[in-house]
Parts: sequence; C-alpha cells; structure tokens
Amino acid sequence: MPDKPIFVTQPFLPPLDEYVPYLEEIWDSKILTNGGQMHQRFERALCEHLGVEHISLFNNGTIALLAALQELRVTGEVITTPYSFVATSHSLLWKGAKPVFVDIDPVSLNLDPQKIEAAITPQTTAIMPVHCYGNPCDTDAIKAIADLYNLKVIYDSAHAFGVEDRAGSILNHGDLSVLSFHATKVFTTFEGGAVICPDAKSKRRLDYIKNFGFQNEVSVVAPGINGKLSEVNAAMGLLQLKYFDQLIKRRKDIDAYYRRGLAGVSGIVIPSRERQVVDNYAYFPILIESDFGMSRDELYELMLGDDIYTRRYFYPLISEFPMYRGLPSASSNNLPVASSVSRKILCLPIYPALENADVQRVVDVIRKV
Ligand code: T4K
Repeated sequence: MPDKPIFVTQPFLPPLDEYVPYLEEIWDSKILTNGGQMHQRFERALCEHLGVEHISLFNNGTIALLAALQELRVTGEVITTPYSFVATSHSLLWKGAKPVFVDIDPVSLNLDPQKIEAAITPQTTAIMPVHCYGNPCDTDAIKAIADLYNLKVIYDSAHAFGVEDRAGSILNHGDLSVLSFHATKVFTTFEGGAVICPDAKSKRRLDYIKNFGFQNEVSVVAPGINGKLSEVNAAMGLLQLKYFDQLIKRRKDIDAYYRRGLAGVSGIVIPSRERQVVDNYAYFPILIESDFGMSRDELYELMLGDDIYTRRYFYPLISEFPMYRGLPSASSNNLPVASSVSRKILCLPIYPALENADVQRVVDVIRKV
C-alpha cells in the first residue's frame, strides 16, 4: 500500500509565521470585517495582479454570483451550461430566474456559441457561461450574440484566476465576471470570491449589495445580502498573492509531466486548450474513451483502491439533478455533447505540493491498464 493518499487538490498554505503579522494588525485595529484595511489592500493588490480595474470582494463565489445577478437585475430566462459546478445554476434559481441549458463545445467543453441563438426566447435576459477548468470561452462569439439580442453576460470565472487570452485578463469579458477563492481553487482565501466590474459605478453598487444594500448609515438602496469578506480572509489573500507565480510554475511542471506520461496511451484524451495565452493549470481533466480498456468509473475505483482521489468534475450534469431535470432544456437529447463528456471525464490530482513521484504513481496506474 502506498504511504500517503493523493488528493485531487490541496491548498497551498504559506508558513504560519508569515500570517502572524497580518493577524497582529487585525488584532490591533479591532476591525474584523465590513471593508477594513486588509480588505481594501487586498482589493487594490488583486486589481494590479489580475490586470483589471474594479473588483468587489465577496465571502464566496456563490454569493458573488447572486450579487452579480442582482446588480444586473437579471430575470426571466438565462442561457447557461449544464457542465459546471451546481452553484452556477443554483444562483439563477435563487434569483428566481430560469436556467436554459445549452450544449457544450466538444473541444473547449464550454457553452457552444453556435447553439445559443436557437435557445433565445422573448424571456431571455442573459447568458451565464463558465470558463470551465480555466479554459477561456469563445468570448467574441458570445459578445456578438449578446449585442445582437441585447442580453447581459455574466461569466462564471470561478476556475479562471490569472488566466489571460490575447486581449489580456479573461476577467474583463462580459458585463460582470465572478471569481471563487475557495480552498480547492488555484488561489484561495479559505472561502472567498469577487466580482470584476467594468466601471466604478457598478463596483459601488456591488459594494452596497454585499453590505445589505447600505449606502450609508441611514439609507438602504438595494435588497442586499451579507456577502462581505472578513479581514482574516483578505489577509490570507494578500499572503497567497506573494506566492502565486511560484505556485503556477509548479502546476505547469505537473501539467507537462502528465502530458509526457500519458502521451500515446490509447483511449486517453487530454482536452486541448486553444485560447489561453497565460494558463493557471487549475485542473488536469482527461477523457476516458471506449478503447481505453476499462470504463471511467472502473478507473476511478481502481485509483481509489490505490489511495488516489480523483474527481469526476462534472458528473452528473447540473441538468440531471432533481431541481433541474424537469426543464425542457435539461433533456439529454438537447445536451448530447455534455452528456457524453460527463460520463468520460476524470480530473487528475494537480496541486503545488504534489511531487513528481506522486504524479508518476498516477501515470503508472493509468498506463498499467
Ligand atoms: N462556479 C463554479 C464553476 C465552481 O466550480 C464553484 C465552486 C462555484 C461557482 C462556487 O464557488 P464557491 O461558492 O465554492 O466559492 C469543490 C468546492 O467546494 C467548490 O468550491 C468548487 N467549485 C467545486 C468544483 O469543488 P468538492 O465537493 O469537490 O470539494 P471537496 O470538499 O470534496 O474537496 C475536494 C478535495 O480538495 C478533497 O478531496 C481534499 C481537498 N481539500 C478540500 C478542502 C475543502 C483540502 O485539501 N482542503 C480543504 O479545505 O467541491
């Protein structure tokens, strides 16, 4: 039996003593939340690091999605992908909007722009695509459709911290773009999230929304929520930023190691990424095709037996969960590509602390089959 388990991901934690001065500052100030010094410093540092102009921080990505929908006053029907984490569609249900599922592109695994127009009805108000695994969507095609039909675009960019395409940060696309800083993400504040806004006005409104809608001590201007990131989380973000480039470099090496190790294995397909200019190597997805020699689920179980915890992100599809499967757009006939990919996908372990010997152990299990 191998000496240690291998998880699909594991957060990087900076040395504890580096966190202490930040905590001392918080202890001294007695300001624990509601937009204190750490919060403000972290916002500025993030804008600079990501190459964006306006950011509103949140306590997690799901509340950030909800706030983005609230800010844009999204109602009616929203076109989205079934191939994502369930929070994407859940945010629409919480806002009282109806998700309309459109199939994904077989190469990018993102919403297929060619299929969007056919799903637009007079009730459609927005499109919510996901940059799945940090792989940029076809933002030009989505913008062209949104402009033509006067629709809002909210990108779920939960996986896309630090990713750039030819135009720079992919977080600048759409009316709003939403990040997650959850413990399982490439960049973490334990829990956290953010909305990237195009201008100072929408940032200000989002800042109100995350603070119950308070504009000042006595006026409430929106049905807001408690979406504030605490000072302790913001401090963790500041500290993580210092290590980010180093962590991405290690992820890149692991990605390359897998590509070398799995090259030529029949039945294993590594989805290609075409639009990244700067990648974040957030996930390492592979597709297990019929000529591999065993099914995806058999391989998943085999690895579990070897203490290797891979994940089937995203199986089942969101459209297969009980609260969605009654929707006409949830039918598998409407989603043939997503249905097929969801049954073949396996995300392999990738995180900075993974050693080459661990990666080799994963590769060996697959090659042995
Ligand atoms: N949109 C998209 C596209 C998303 O992927 C997500 C979140 C959201 C929106 C919503 O953002 P948040 O509201 O979460 O900020 C995880 C995460 O809970 C979730 O944040 C994430 N997507 C989703 C893709 O994955 P699980 O069920 O896989 O997490 P869990 O607890 O099984 O963790 C996986 C592995 O990570 C564990 O085997 C061990 C390791 N781990 C996990 C945690 C929580 C650690 O080492 N330390 C930890 O603290 O959902």
